[in-house]
Amino acid sequence: MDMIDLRSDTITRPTAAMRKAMAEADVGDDVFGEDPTVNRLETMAARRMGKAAALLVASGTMGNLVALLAHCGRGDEILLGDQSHIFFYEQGGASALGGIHPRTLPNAADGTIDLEKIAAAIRPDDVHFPHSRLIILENTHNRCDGTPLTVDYTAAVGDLARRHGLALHLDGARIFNAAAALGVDAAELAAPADSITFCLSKGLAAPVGSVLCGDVDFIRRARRVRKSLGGGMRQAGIIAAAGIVALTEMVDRLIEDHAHARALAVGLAEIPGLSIDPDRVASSIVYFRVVRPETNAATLAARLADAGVRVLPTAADQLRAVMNYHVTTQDVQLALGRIQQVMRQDA
Ligand code: TLP
Repeated sequence: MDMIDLRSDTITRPTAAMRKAMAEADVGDDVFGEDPTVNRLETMAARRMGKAAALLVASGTMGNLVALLAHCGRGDEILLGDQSHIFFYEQGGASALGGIHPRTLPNAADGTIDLEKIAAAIRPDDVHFPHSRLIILENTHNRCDGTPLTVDYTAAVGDLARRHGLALHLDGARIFNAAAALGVDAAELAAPADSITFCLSKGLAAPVGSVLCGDVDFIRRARRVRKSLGGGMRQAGIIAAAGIVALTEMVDRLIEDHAHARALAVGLAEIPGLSIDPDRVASSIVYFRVVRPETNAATLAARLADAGVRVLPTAADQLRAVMNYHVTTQDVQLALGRIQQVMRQDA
């Protein structure tokens, strides 16, 4: 039986075109700025995001951390959603390594943060308070059903940030999913932000890498921070080559993942013992709940893995499935059949 792996889009393996590009990549020492393939990827990425400059980093976590360290000094405050990846899943790296003070604000179900709550949280200049330095948004919002944030909302937060002299960072790990879901250009979603991180190794299927984009001065500072974190990667053109294929060949197919996510959600809604509102599924991510008191998410995930479907337990009663390059339309139906069977056995 073939395992259908829906735990994340991070499990994607490089395509044949990526492996070929990696094998043939022209490389140099990127710490000296001499890797032509890295330079090409960074130029392409900056252009795609509508920014002046870009920096290849090892991961989304590193991109966010480098951005926060480049924006903020020790004791500065960041305003971010209480469900954000940076707050939830990045080990508090900004605090641990940068002395940056997080101020969490409630994420609404759609991943937004209320504008008035952001405005009210910005500190006045007072000797008692830290300096508010940076607002952070996440698009698509992973823990909020993979919901895309709109251009209008992002622009409103950007305006608010500028009015108060703060910067705006976008964790755009899945910004191309957001762009595909909304039918807009990724650069429109990035325009209100001073910096954006996006990932090559999620839906775009590259093996390694994320890119941080911003203006020239910001990226110069970010490059220094990356080096201090041990992220100067020398002949990184091997990695960048796959990233270039990811950007040129893998963006337009993301709508397939979104259609699969919808189909999975509609099917899951029909299965007794599970709960999901398929209308909340707008991109590649599908969260659903198990509503039987005697079954928890971890146990169910283990049972499903035995039946050939891997999903991720994300809370006591909640599981996550993420569509990706390796999941076909047929796999979705196969997965639904296997899930249905397990739920029937457990009833
Ligand atoms: N998310 C992973 C896990 O860490 C949960 C996943 O499987 O979804 N921002 C967002 C919005 C992310 O979802 C992730 C990864 C990151 C940043 C970090 O990227 P990496 O894993 O490359 O450090």
